Amino acid sequence: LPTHAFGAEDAPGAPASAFRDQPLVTSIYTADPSAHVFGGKIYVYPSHDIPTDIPNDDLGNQYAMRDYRVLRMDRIGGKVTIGPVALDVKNVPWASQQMWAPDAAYRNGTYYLYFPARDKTKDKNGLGTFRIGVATSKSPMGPFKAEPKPIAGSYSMDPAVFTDTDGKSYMYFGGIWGGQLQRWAGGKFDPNGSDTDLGRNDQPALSGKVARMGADMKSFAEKPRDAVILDENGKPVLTGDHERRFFEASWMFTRGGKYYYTYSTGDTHFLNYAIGDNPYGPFKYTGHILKPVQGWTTHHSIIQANGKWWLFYADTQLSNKNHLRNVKVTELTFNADGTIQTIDPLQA
Ligand code: FUB
Repeated sequence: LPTHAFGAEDAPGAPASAFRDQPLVTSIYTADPSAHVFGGKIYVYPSHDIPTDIPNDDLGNQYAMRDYRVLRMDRIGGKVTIGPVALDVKNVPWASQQMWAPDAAYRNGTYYLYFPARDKTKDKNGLGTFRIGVATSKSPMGPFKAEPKPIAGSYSMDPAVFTDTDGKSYMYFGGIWGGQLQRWAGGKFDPNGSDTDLGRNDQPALSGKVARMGADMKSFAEKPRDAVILDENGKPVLTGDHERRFFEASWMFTRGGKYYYTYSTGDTHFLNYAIGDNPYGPFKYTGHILKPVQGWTTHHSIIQANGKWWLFYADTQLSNKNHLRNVKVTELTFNADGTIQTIDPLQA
């Protein structure tokens, strides 16, 4: 399989012994892992990070990814196979750049790859608007063929598709700052809007979005709704509450009849969870899943496999550069009351 070697510009990170877990693959850079069990095997749909000279900024321009590669393993801890290019931005008619965090789903013999990318419009920064696309394949490894247009009514980024026990599927999505969610606060896209948040610290935070998918898995069956996170008093978490408010990286799973809405807090670098009674929420903030990793971003997925629960996440161990990340996996432990034991990724 084609791979690319690490460039000479990549500085070494901390020693491997400093980390709780080790990278799943080392011949390519990967991040934002969305893991699924399809046909008894474990597939991971990550972002495929690439070297660039673009400096770090709040818009995430340094995350200049152009394609996707799928990882496959028979079991956690087993050999990891890196698939060939599953989808390239050059084959997505509406997209211009930044193939960010993807997810995948399966229905009726077809695999669906969901991905965000900037379209070909230009905002005040000369950059496109993030939309969410879908591509299909008969194989979980791809190659995937993109639909000619993004999903109607989609915007922002970080799609995560969850299928409930009744067969209904929902897409959770959105992200502030470079993910542009704040630019949609007025109901339509503001090309001149804020590059970070709305700056209203004492007001309810912007929420991630959730929409039920159409039966074709390529459309929304409804207008996206807010996935609201409530505090201990039943009030929405506020914009200024940076350790609890939603930033990006939605992921939903169910356990014991409860809906666990999980997400990243971005600039405070936590993975958090909030629990609800249904796929739409509201969700009550419950705690941290993962303390900050090495690197700026933190983005994950949670699945059950081989009879255990697993957290897939990423850090920058291999490169010590924010935009060159590596995917890892670690076991997740639940307490008897359904709460999650917080993981410290730097505690070996
Ligand atoms: O990988 C690019 C972006 O960084 C993702 O879409 C975010 O979740 C963050 O990990």
